[in-house]
Amino acid sequence: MSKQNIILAGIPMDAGKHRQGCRMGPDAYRVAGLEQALSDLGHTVTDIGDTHPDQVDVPEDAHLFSLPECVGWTQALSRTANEVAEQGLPIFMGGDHALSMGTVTGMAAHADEIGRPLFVLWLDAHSDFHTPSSTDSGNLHGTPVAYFTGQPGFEPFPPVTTPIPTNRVGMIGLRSVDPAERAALEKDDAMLADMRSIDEHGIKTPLLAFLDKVREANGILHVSLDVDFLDPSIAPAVGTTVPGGATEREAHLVMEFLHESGLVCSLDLVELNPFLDERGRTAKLMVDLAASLMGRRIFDRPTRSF
Ligand code: EXY
Ligand code: MN
Ligand code: MN
Ligand code: MN
Repeated sequence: MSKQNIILAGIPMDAGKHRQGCRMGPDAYRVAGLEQALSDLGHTVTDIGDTHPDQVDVPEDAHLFSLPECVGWTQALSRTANEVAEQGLPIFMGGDHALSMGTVTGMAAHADEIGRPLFVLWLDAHSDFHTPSSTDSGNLHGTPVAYFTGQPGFEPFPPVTTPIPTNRVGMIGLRSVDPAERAALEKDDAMLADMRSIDEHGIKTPLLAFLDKVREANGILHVSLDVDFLDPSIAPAVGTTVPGGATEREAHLVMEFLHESGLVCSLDLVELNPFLDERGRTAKLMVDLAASLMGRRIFDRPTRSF
């Protein structure tokens, strides 16, 4: 990946679940030095500030947690993502994972305009494949994949004009999937790499297989990195921790392979809750992972083989 024009967009979305705090995420990335870390790599970096939801009216009896705000965000974000994608490589600084309802649909519209299929790599402990009728928690941050793949039942959200076929979705890091999600996923053809398969085959195997699919389709790749993909011992600042997550080196290896693929068009950094952090260590790790994605290395090429 050559030097990029990187657009940082703050999305202080906190409405995708009950526990609050993700609204502080964009500023935590700023304080943790995301812009400097990327410009140190030679990229041109522009922080366009924070986006805000459109005003929308939804039925009074909407049972999902703070639905009006999420609908407003999705409308605004889909437009913003499509616009900034024309200027360079967007990094969406969340905010909770419901923001991907807007970022992925906006990137899909952009990919459609340039005539290339969009693929999505979901780095997460969760599959986020609930619909409003299947969710138990009512938290929309558990639904974005179902939304942008065009599953039914998301009114009054905007209709998804370019749904992502599930065979263009790859999930790595899974270790908390609800029965309704599992039943739906087993009927579909997304690439699913749970932590057991990673223990057996390594994180490289499913990742490189997925990247081959993207390359063969002349596709572009949106990466959605949820803090809870990482093991809570190294990334405690998230409300939905699940033990047994990716190690720091596994996460960096994923980012380094993604960089070398040259296929990445956009990135979500989601679910950071600075209220739960320990002196910014999780925010700093996410910044380091973004820097690895954008080309930070010890040596320009792998060191001489031993
Ligand atoms: N599956 C559970 C739910 O739907 O509430 C947990 C979802 C966690 C979602 C976080 C963003 O990854
Ligand atoms: Mn998630
Ligand atoms: Mn466009
Ligand atoms: Mn998650």
